[in-house]
Amino acid sequence: MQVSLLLSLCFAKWTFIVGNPGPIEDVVIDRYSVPEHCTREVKTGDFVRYHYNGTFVDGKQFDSSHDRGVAFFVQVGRGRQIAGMDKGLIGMCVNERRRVTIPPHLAYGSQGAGDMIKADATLILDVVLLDVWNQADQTRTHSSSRPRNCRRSVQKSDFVRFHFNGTLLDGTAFDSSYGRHQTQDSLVGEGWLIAGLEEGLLGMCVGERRSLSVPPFHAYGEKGYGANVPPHATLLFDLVLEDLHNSKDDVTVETLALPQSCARRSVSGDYIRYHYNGTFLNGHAFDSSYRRNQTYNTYIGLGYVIAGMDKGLQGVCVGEKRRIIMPPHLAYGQHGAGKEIPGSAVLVFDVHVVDFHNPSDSVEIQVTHRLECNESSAVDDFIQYHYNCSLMDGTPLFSSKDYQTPQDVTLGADKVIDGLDEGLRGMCVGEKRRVLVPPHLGHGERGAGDVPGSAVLVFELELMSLHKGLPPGYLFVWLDSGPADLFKELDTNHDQEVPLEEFSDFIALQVTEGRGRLKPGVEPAVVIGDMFKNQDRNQDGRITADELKLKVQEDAENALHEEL
Ligand SMILES: *[C@@H]1O[C@H](CO)[C@@H](O)[C@H](O)[C@H]1NC(C)=O
Ligand SMILES: *[C@@H]1O[C@H](CO)[C@@H](O)[C@H](O)[C@H]1NC(C)=O
Ligand SMILES: *[C@@H]1O[C@H](CO)[C@@H](O)[C@H](O)[C@H]1NC(C)=O
Ligand SMILES: *[C@@H]1O[C@H](CO)[C@@H](O)[C@H](O)[C@H]1NC(C)=O
Ligand SMILES: *[C@@H]1O[C@H](CO)[C@@H](O)[C@H](O)[C@H]1NC(C)=O
Ligand SMILES: *[C@@H]1O[C@H](CO)[C@@H](O)[C@H](O)[C@H]1NC(C)=O
Ligand SMILES: [Ca+2]
Ligand SMILES: [Ca+2]
Repeated sequence: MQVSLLLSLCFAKWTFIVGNPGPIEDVVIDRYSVPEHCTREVKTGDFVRYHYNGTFVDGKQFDSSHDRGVAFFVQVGRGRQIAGMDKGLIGMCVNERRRVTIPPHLAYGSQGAGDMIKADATLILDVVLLDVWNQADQTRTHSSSRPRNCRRSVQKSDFVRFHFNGTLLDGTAFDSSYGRHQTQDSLVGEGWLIAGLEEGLLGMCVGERRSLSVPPFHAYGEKGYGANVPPHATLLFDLVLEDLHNSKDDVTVETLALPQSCARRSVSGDYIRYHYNGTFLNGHAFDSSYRRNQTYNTYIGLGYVIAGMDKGLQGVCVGEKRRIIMPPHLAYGQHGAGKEIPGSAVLVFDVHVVDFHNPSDSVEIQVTHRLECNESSAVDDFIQYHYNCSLMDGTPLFSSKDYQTPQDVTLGADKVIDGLDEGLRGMCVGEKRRVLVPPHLGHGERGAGDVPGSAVLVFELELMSLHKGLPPGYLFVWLDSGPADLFKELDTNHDQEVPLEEFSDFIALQVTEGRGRLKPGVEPAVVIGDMFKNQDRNQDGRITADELKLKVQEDAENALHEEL
């Protein structure tokens, strides 16, 4: 026992309360509390830390390590403490309590020590062992659970994020990452961590749990650390590795599912709509587009998204599922993002590509049932068609089967989305097509109803009937040159007036005899009625020779007026 320690307490006076039990030859050890598990017993040459209360046989205390607030640290068996303690500690376990009774010749003998310890005093030391280690110790590592699939393990210069619980050998907790609600983050092999941790982390997989025992010379040594790690303390760590990357890492792409056919792969400048599940390497989810019922939409290769995504979405097929793993320097960096993404986190995105297109895309037409015909659909034609409309992932949206009859439309009349109008042109009756319509020729960035914004639409089309149309503004055209004197032909009873009946009968006859054609898609009687009203300029129910004028003449006159 060091005299300096003994001197720290000063008793002015003390008296015997109990009689001396008589002289003893050797130390008497009472192991009054031995822990169930004792992994190691003190040997000569070991370093130990212990707390003690020193009393005389009469119960009077002469010293206590507690009063100084620090445990006593000493190497055992080297004469650095009273001989009785060098003997009395042998075979002791951490957390064991023993009472060591030391005869004077193994303590301070006939000389005593200072004022406090008289000559020939028998000392009783009540001891609890806190720590034991040896200079020959190594950092010891035990893996308690290692994931079956370990794609990669920690190497020098990797960056790790781990959780830990740190305790001293006697079980006192000195630190825990859990208390800070964030992982401990560090480079490995660059001296950022105590040597024991550097060593203990090497070879670890994400998800693996390890226990480390780190001797003080691989930890905080003789200085200790802060308020909780005393000098000369052995440290125990329970670790779990949460994340791992290297600053040299690039994006990793794994294909999870490829569609049977892939007509085209994405390139920079494409606009992609995709669903994703975002997780960390440890499997914890941080975000999912599914929760929002909405795809994530972005241009790729133009810097609109984090670099890892910009890269990872290159070369995808519509319908493909891929896993994109990106290191933090290609994701949210050292600072992370919001509450969800901690700094230096590796992100794993499982992505399902719903569709993509390029703003320069036009309508894509695949004829699925081809026919020969002399007359195919064109602008101004009135057509009837069946259709199914869906998204690229197969989600059905609309179908003409929902109605009793096929849909009809006059092509070029701006009645359907531009892409469909275009996709319906050049078709023979009976022909079937699959038509892809990019959003800029469909419902645009905003979508409409059940059509999501920026969605590519798939139409299955079948042309059911075709009525050749008239140019805009025309209600009737002659298929041949037409009569030289129209009024004379119209006025079948030669009374110089043409009422509606005369007019209707004449036009109907021209149509049935194939000399002229009415505007399709509207009841003929309605078209003829409109034609009659146009010609009966004074609205008296009769067309006169003066009133009758062909559209060509009218257009020519109007053009002349505008020129004047
Ligand atoms: C010494 O005394 C203190 C209280 O004074 C007590 O807490 C401690 O358990 C005693 N024994 C040892 C070995 O420290
Ligand atoms: C740390 O301690 C907490 C609480 O006892 C426990 O839930 C957690 O699993 C421990 N962590 C490790 C890495 O052992
Ligand atoms: C997503 O859609 C499901 C089913 O249509 C619905 O129950 C859920 O409330 C929707 N969630 C959001 C965030 O809109
Ligand atoms: C995302 O997770 C959901 C629910 O687990 C799953 O149904 C879906 O297939 C996952 N998506 C991808 C792209 O992996
Ligand atoms: C196209 O017209 C030609 C000549 O008028 C005719 O012989 C042929 O049968 C027509 N073809 C079809 C598919 O209607
Ligand atoms: C629309 O889908 C139905 C059911 O799958 C199918 O019978 C029909 O032929 C499709 N219509 C077109 C125009 O392809
Ligand atoms: Ca007449
Ligand atoms: Ca008239």
